[in-house]
Amino acid sequence: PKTIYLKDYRVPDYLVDTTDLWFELDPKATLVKSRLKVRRNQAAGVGLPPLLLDGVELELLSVTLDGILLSPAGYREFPEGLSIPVDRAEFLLEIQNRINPEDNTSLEGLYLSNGMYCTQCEAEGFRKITFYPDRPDVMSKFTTTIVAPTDHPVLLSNGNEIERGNYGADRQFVTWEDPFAKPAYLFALVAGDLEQVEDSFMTVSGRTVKLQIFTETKNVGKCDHAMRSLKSAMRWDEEVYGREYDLDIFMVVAVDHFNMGAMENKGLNIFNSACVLASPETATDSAFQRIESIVGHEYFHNWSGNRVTCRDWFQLSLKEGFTVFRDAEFSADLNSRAVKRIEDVSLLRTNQFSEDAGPMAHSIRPDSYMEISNFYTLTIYEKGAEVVRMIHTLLGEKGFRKGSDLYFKRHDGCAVTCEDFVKAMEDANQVSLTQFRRWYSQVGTPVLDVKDHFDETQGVYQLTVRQSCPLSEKQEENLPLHIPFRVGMLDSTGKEISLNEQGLTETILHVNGTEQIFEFFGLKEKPLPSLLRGFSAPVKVHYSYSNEQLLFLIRNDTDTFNRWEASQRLALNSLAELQEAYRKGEPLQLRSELIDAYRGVLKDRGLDPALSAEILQLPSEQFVAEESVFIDSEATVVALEFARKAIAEELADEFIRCYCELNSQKSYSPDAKDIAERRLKNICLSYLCATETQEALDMAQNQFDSASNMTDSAAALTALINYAGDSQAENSIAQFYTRWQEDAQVIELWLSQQSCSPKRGTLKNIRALIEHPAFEMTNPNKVRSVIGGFANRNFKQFHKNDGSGFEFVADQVIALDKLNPQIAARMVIPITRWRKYTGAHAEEMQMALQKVADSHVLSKDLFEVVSKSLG
Ligand code: HT7
Ligand code: ZN
Repeated sequence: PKTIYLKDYRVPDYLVDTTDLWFELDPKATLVKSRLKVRRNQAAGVGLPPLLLDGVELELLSVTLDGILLSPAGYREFPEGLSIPVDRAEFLLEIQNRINPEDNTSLEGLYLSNGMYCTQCEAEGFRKITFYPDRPDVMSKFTTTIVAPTDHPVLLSNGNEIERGNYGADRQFVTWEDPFAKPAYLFALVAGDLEQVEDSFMTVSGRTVKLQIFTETKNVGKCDHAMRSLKSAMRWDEEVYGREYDLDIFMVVAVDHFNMGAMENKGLNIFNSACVLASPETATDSAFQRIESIVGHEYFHNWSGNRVTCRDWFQLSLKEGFTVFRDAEFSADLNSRAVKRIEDVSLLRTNQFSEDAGPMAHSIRPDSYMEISNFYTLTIYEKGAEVVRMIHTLLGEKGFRKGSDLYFKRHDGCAVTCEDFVKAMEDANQVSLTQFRRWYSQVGTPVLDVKDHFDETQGVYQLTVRQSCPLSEKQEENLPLHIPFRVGMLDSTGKEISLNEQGLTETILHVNGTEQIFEFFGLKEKPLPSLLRGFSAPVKVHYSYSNEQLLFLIRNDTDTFNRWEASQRLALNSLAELQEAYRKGEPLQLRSELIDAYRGVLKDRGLDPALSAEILQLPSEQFVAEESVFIDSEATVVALEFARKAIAEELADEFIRCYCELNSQKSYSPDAKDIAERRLKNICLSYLCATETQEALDMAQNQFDSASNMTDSAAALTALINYAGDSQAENSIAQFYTRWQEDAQVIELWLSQQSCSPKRGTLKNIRALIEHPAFEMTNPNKVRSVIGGFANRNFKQFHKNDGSGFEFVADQVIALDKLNPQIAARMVIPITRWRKYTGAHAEEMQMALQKVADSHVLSKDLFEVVSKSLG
């Protein structure tokens, strides 16, 4: 496969003013007719080069230019497109082709999901529908007519419905017109036998927008939360960004087979069912929260992505980083801000940091790719959002809003670049972000080494900050970045120290050199620094806190994020000691500071339960691994299991008390307070079960038998699967399946609970799971539950020393690649990180990867990941 470079970007040779599409739907032979008004792009130069259209897996039927049917000699068809010589600067091009939705298991282009037709065109799926200049800087006004048999009564596309009627005896048609010019990746079509839930929203200027959520009849009762979330998002975007919705209708469709979470097609968002459907009985609190945030995310794309779109796919973070930042703020405003931040930072540090140090490392604006689908990554999304957040920090709330207003005004209706975004922020605030721009092009996670010194006689405290960034193979040099470093300080009584005459207790240090000294005057004693408050930049901070200092920060820091951060650091130190003792064959003993910290949290009734729950969670194996230079998987697992059990035994009384206090029978609500209480309660249950005492397992069994919501039911089941004896666990698994087998989302959860179990999730069980009738290799959610759950979240079983976990994943990836290359390329990632492991373990991972490489002619998606990881 060919590598595509940002430096090779050229404006399109031809533009398409209007696109009229006609679909006659048929599972095996859908007819697609397109009529394009094409015009030479003056900005591209003089002369009339051939018109190049993208097209993949299409059966071409005819090409007509200004009404003249072209003979096959009048154009050239090649494997990925069509080249048409032209002799005029404006013309009408009509193309007919056929496609086969039923055999399309890649879930790109037009495909069938449980008998329902749907599309996924981002990034390059439209070329699987018809021949077209499939690039985001070609924006066109679309009109779409769908003809379908009457057993598919709901026919949807972008924009407004303008006509409908019968088509012959047994078919009907609907025509849609989208008044906004858009790139092909935002095109959508849906056809099926669907039911709808309807509501409306009055915009700030008084327009009424019809809101519709379409789903299979059995799921209509699961749309309320998504509808509520949609209305909250619409209001929030008006209030916080001044953005009003622009069409008279906004539709959402739930689809079972989907490669990602959802898709922001203009006026017709398509959602993975798991990201839209929820009821208290069937969805966990995290599912409720995920739905709110994804509904918000897709809605916010209407401005950050659709009205202002990307010039090319190297600019993907322009829309994704900005929109993730917007959805994170939306969730923070609606729920607990501190918990949202902790969750996002955990994800970033566990998974994005390892991506940034792995074989697929790239900057948030990559400069090359083979397959763009591989670049829908945590770096583009989450690190991209952190970069936008830093701009927000540097400009402040009001300055950022001035910048976003200017960005939307200046570029409305255009396809633009990350540079345009930064420029709008600069121009609106008359500041320079010249050095800051390096965040867009540099790879890797910067490190801040912090040292301090206190001059008692002068009362001067110095912080020396050195920044560095490990070089990736691709990067020749890393220049210093502009890093907003938020800090505060505590005195020995735990009070915040004023950092200036105005009594400010927190400041942002502008770290922009390789080494800088920041001085603070008039201090009476050496302060304890609270560094990188709120995680003000996506960096690693090295400062040697003692365990006593960490305990002090957990108890006294006013920055909630840093209280949690101190607890994580304390736990990591304790785990490192356990690993060391294990390697040396010494007896294991857990640090008393960690137990003291947890005891303090459990006893502090005034503490927000949301924060207590976060602090009480030990770092995951994956995070411990990411923090190590080389990973010793066995020692990691042993240390965590030992620590969990030791904490559970030491604090059993406190956990029981806390559990009983929170185990109320009140009716379910997905509000922040109730979610926090359930989370804390279920963390207590999980610790208690780690002791494997009968009393604890009885508590889990009682909760499992009597739970009235899925959060409690699933938490109890997880505890039983992980800690109960075989027959009790197996009975619960079977009982749960019998009850929920008809509910796809619950079954996805059930599959992942088993594949993630360190105890029962042995390879044998997982092999049985993929033969289970509930599993479907063509359904990405099921694949993510079983194979993804095993490889990403079952550290113990996946990393078994005999290498069987790696080989199993390799075999599944080989099978998947023939069905769905995008998903295959994602599932292989856990075995690509072999360079971080040592000895035989690394060799086994590498061998599994080589097995994939040697198995068949890999798809472009999988080839890129595998070859970069082996190379
Ligand atoms: N913008 C959407 C991206 C997306 C996607 C990309 C590749 C393959 C399938 C996909 N489905 C959706 C989702 C989003 O970020 O909002
Ligand atoms: Zn997005």
